[in-house]
Order: sequence, then structure tokens, then C-alpha cells
Amino acid sequence: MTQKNQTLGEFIIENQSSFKYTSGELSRLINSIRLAAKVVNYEVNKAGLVDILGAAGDTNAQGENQQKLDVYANEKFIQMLTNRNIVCGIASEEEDDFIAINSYDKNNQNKYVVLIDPLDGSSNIDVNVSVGTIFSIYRRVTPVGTPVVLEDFLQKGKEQVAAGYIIYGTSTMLVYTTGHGVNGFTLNPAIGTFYLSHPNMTFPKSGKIYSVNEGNYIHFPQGIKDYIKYCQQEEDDRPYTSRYIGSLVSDFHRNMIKGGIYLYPQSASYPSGKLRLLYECNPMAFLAEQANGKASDGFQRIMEVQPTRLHQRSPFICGSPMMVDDVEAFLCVANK
Ligand code: P6P
Repeated sequence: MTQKNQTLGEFIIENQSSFKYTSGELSRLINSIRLAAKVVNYEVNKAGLVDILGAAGDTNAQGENQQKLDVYANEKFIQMLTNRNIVCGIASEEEDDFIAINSYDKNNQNKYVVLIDPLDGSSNIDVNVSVGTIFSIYRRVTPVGTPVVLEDFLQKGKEQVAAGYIIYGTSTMLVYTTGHGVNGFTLNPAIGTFYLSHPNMTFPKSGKIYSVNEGNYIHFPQGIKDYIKYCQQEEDDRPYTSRYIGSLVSDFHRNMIKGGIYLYPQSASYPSGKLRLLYECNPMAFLAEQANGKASDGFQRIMEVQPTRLHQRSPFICGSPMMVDDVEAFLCVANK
């Protein structure tokens, strides 16, 4: 149930009873993400004013140049989640391995693990384009009080208990689901409070926006090439509009509101796709499905994929359900 001008804190309390299993821990976990979002937002919004731009001179687990804000956001989310003693483990795009949180303490009854992309779209930071944080939350599968292990993180996306993103854009929003629909909260920076601004967000069944890096066109699978040409044909409600920000959270957010589809297929640079299954594809897929959208690797529901590695990548097709169905049909025909 949603009330006008409800704050995120009020929303969490009011909907606590609908969180499966929780004894308030999931609420506290969402609250710690809320605080981290405000802290990171403050730095992101003043990035152009202080010498925090530019690469940190290091590279992350993916061998990509780390931006200083990547490092800062990673540190802040890990710090907030650790200090509140809510989770037993954290995995991050910026960390080679997962981080065990006090899980050698047999009295540690924390049952959640969190996987994060601390600052997605970071290549946009220095050019003042929206970036985002993506998070995914699971219950651990090994007994509480024992050391958290890789198996606790390598779970199918359909096992997620919550997922969401923060978009640091013209306004800062926290959008998340606990399996009961998707709700968006906008930050009032003057008082540091998130207000329910987008209750029950849902993807339109179809749309006229497609988001893909067409610079990779010649390396796309034939079915993807065929779909892009389909989008460009002058027929029926087409041609569609191409909109690609280079920031998954921003493209996803616009497409969820207006209707549309995001595609990151296999390419020459990324033969398995660029996006990471565990902390990009799966959380965005959980949100998409909870918003009546779809998310696939082109051939199967992405949340059915069994992960085998922490940083594994996957092709990713996500958005309005009828548009995802179209892409899968083109891929199926091309693969016959
Ligand atoms: P490309 C950002 O690095 C990201 O992971 C997504 O946010 C974004 O959609 C994509 O990669 C952009 O990749 O290869 O088109 O620059």
C-alpha cells in the first residue's frame, strides 16, 4: 500500500510484514543502502568541483581503469554494510574476491549476502552523465555462524530476495524491489530524505526505444543485426528511436518509464557479453520482471542461469516484454 509523500523509511516500516523471512534485518539492510546512497550522491554531485575525477591509477577485477569515484563508492557501500553488522558477505565489481564479514564468528547470525556494482557507467563520470549503483541481495545458502563461501554468492537470479539501483541523475533516485513490485524514491537533497515518487513502476508492454551500442554492429550475432534492421524499417509503428547513454541504470530507468529495450549482446571485445551476470544482469532482471518486463540472454530467462564464477559476463536483453520476445524470435530464426 502506498501513500502520497511517503518517505522511504515509512514505506519500509509499513511494508516490513510483507518481507519473506525477515526479522527486520532486510529493512535494516535497505536502510544501510539508503545511507550509503546519500553519501555517494554527495560526492558524485560535487565531482566536478574537487580533484576526485580521473582514474585512480589502478585497475579493477575486470582490468578496467578505476575512476576515483568507483573506488570511493565501493569503499562507502562496503563500510556501511559492514558497520551495521547486517550481512555476512559482500561481492563487488571492484573486488577480485568476495569479502567475508565476521563470518568466522559463530555468533554471527547474519543471513544475507550483497553483490554490488558500486558505480556503474563510471566512464561517464568525467563527462557529467548519469551513473548508478546496482545491488543484489540473497539469503546465504550455507548455515549461519559458519564462514561464508563462494556458493553463497553463485546463486541463480531467481533466488534474490531484493534488488535495486540508485541513479545519480538530474535527481537522485533509489529504485528497488523485495519481490512485491518496484517502487522509486526521489531524494530531496535539501533535507536528505527519499520520498516515494514512483509507486508500482511497470514496463509498458511494448515501446519504441531501443538501446544498444551500434558501434559493435558488425560483430553482433545475426539475429541481433536482423532485429536492429527491423527497428529501423519504416513499417507499422517503426522506425523506433535509438537512445543509448552508455549507463545501464540510466537506459533501463528511461525504458521502464517510457517503454523500450536494452541490448548488450556478444561482441568482438566481449564474446560472452560485457555485463556481469551477478551484480548487473540479475538485479536489473529481478526489477524488470517485478515491473512486468522481461530479461533474457537472448535464449533463456537470465534469472535461470546457474552462475559458475563471481565476475562472469552474459549477453543481456531487457525491457518491455513484447520487445524482448521479438529479439528472441529473431535470434531463434537466425540460429535455425
Ligand atoms: P559500451 C558501463 O560500463 C556498462 O557496464 C553499462 O552501464 C553500459 O550500458 C555499458 O557498460 C556500456 O558499454 O561498450 O557500450 O561503452
